[in-house]
Amino acid sequence: MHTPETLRALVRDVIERTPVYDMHTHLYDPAFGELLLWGIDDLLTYHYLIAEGFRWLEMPAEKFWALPKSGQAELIWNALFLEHSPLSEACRGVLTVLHALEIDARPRDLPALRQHFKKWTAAGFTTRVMEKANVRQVCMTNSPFDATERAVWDRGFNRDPRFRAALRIDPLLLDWENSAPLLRAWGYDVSPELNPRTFDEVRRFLADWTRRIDAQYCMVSLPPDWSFPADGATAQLIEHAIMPHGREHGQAFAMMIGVRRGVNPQLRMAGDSLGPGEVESVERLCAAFPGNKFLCTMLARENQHALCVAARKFRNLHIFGCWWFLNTPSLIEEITRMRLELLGVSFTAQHSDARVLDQLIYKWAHTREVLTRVLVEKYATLAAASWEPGRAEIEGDVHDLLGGGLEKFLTH
Ligand code: FIX
Ligand code: ZN
Repeated sequence: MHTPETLRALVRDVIERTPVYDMHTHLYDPAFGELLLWGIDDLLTYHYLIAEGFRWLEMPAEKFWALPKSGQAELIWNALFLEHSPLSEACRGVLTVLHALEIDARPRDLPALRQHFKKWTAAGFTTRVMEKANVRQVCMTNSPFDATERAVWDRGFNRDPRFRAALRIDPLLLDWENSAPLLRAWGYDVSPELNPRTFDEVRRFLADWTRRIDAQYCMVSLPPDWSFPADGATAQLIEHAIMPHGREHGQAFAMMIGVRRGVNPQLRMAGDSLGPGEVESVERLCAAFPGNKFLCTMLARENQHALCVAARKFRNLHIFGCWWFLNTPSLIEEITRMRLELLGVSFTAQHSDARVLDQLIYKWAHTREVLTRVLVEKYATLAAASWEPGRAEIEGDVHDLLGGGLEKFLTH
């Protein structure tokens, strides 16, 4: 029989020891060189912190952007760590990282922090961070439309098996007008008007990149007003290219819905916002294409309940993560509790969305803390009804919640 203390200790231990498959990040295989961000200056210039820094900075945005990365980092450090307490989730994250790496931040000395990172190489640091974070694999975000990244694929390199790939296609689906000429330049016989020949050639493009990068899924981020079915190019391309491609290659289509890009363009990447999306469109897609698999996360808190209900209705839908503005302890707790109550463990509790390697440490440490709280509470309710969870059962559940369930969903 568990006491509340033994149950808590058991669940915490299992959650800490279970390695994660992080299904969505913006990290890169170290072979991508400069594209893989790490270290204190990259941590401080994370766009979450830039947005928070601008709450205090008085300088014009262009002046900030004209500074070198180290100058930007210093302004953020001063505004968010020295002049005020670093209480926000993104600020706290930097401190969790430093603490886990045994770097003493107490002297509040940025140049000294920089010195600490000098001892690592990208390859050595990757291993150290992944071990500390207990992450077994991460999925990158790989865009054929990104010239720098494309050049690396063109050159070829030895893949690090810890870094999986996802084929990211936002420009294809959201900006057909400008993507069609690019596809033509790359040798695909597409025309601006969407017709059967063009759909076939888009499928050939998707198939080529799927094979080339060994894509786990095809991904897109969508605005709140995305609708399906619809007349525009986005819905047409989904129906006539993405869906048949997904069936042919057994590849899931991952939708991240609810982002409003460039609400404040002066902030560049930090200037995106959110809005509630249409869960009904996700349901219609799942119903119209039962032979396809869908992954979905939504950015607005208001969508979370309906999205859980959608997943109850469609077994070809797997929901994942507490995305971006939802990745805070209080919202992860609310969303994870709701998902467990409606879906059991048939969802993926979190993805890190890390852009800086070091962030794997804090994003997963903070999520593990919340997941422990919620699962202890839930297993205690079972124990109260004389259903005592054993270690192996808890291990199976946590494995599923931390990426293992997604892997089964993708392969079955
Ligand atoms: O579209 C996405 O994949 C988003 O996650 C990013 O664009 C966003 O900037 C981000 O980093 C959120 O965490
Ligand atoms: Zn992302």
